[in-house]
Amino acid sequence: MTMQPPETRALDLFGTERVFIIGLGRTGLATARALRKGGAEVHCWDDRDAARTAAATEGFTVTDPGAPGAVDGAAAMVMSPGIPLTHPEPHASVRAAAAAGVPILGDADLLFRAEPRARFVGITGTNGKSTTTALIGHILRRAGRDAAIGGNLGVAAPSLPTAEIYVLEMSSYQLDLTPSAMFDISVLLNITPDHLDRHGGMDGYIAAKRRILRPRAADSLAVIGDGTPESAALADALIAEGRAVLRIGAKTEPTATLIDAGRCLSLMGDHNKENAAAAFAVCQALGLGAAKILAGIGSFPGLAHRQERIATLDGVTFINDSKATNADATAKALSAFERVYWIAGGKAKGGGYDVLDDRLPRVRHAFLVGEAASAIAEWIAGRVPITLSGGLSQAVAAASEAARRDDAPGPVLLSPACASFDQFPNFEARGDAFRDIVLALPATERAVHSNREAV
Ligand code: UMA
Repeated sequence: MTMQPPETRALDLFGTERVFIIGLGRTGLATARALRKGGAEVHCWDDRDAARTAAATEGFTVTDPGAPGAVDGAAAMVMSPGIPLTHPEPHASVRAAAAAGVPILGDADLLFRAEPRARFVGITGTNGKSTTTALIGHILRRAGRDAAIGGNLGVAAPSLPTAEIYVLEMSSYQLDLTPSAMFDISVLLNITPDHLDRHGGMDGYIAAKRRILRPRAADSLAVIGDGTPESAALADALIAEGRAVLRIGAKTEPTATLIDAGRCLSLMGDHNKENAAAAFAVCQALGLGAAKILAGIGSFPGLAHRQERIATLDGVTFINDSKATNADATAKALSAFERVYWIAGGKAKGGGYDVLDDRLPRVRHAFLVGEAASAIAEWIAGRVPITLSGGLSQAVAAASEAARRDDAPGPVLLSPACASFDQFPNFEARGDAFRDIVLALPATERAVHSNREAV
């Protein structure tokens, strides 16, 4: 996935007043640059020395918000999503802002204020939100609509250009930082436990997710997935309030039938049908006809590292699902195939693998890598043939050979069910390594699937 932020826009929202930016990663830097260009007096802070030094080198004033009186009278404090707001405990800057009565905002809020005439689509959910966001963006752009796509999937809101429609993936962190209602169309795909430390438990997590459903206007539409009890309950509650709600699910008619018609290799598995159903509903609400939407679904190239089809070599397809860093995500990937040569392992996350039990009959052979290899081997011993491969290169080579010997080969699937940190800096590097190894394999017949959606 290539993510080239366009040249910084100017955000003129605070005149020449003082604004604090906390956290100087992707969000903080984009915000600081845009607000400075808009005329504000920008003060930056990050707990890392290196980040503060880099900001100072760019000419920003670095000010510790915890210093006595530092934030008094500031117009706003823009918080990066990763800064703890309430749990495990509020960041020092949060306490300082609260004590001085300075409003805390997120970067998406700034975009919303800067673009009052644009239409905003917000997508959240524990799983599937990046794919759904990218899919909506793809359908809209393919149909000639002026849509910008960003948010949690990698492009901070202030880095987005002016557009008719903003499609934003919103994490629970970002929703916590969004005090006002933003979305003309909001999508809540599902809710299962995640990020509980940050939200102080499941209730806090649901409350954050729920924020996406606040209507921007009387006719704002909520698209809600029926697949998890927590999201279904929120749909019931909104319907009881008289809100415009569209419930979606992998089996919801008539959408499911239509989605089948727009079948796409990058959207395999029931969970992706639900994502496609959500995208369908959103695009229809934005005025697109069914034919255009289905053409968009059918041509969606998929996102890198999420069931990404890399290549088919001598009849064997290689799939990169490096983003599957937990067993739940791998269960979804395994469900998408009848028989599969499975590469798994890495740094265990501690949640166990029992959720994969039902999927094991689909696995022809497991090739295990990294720190967790022996624990996974112990768990599947006697149920699936195992090779302890050590590293990714050995695993890909062995899986490729085994699959080619099969009369009806299933794909070779990297879906680790583990984090990457034992052998790689992050899941992206692991997926890129897989891709490089696959593309270097010898083959008589090869089809390389160009399959990366740019956002
Ligand atoms: N920092 C501090 N003190 C802290 C915590 C962080 O100073 O207590 C500083 C760090 O030193 C660092 C900066 O804050 O310099 C990082 O800020 P950040 O963690 O908010 O990260 P960004 O680079 O701004 O990226 C954020 C999202 N990151 C998180 O929510 C953790 C990115 O989502 C998102 O793509 C980006 O904004 C653009 O919108 C990533 C993510 O992991 C992919 N999201 C989580 C997820 O999907 O599960 C929610």
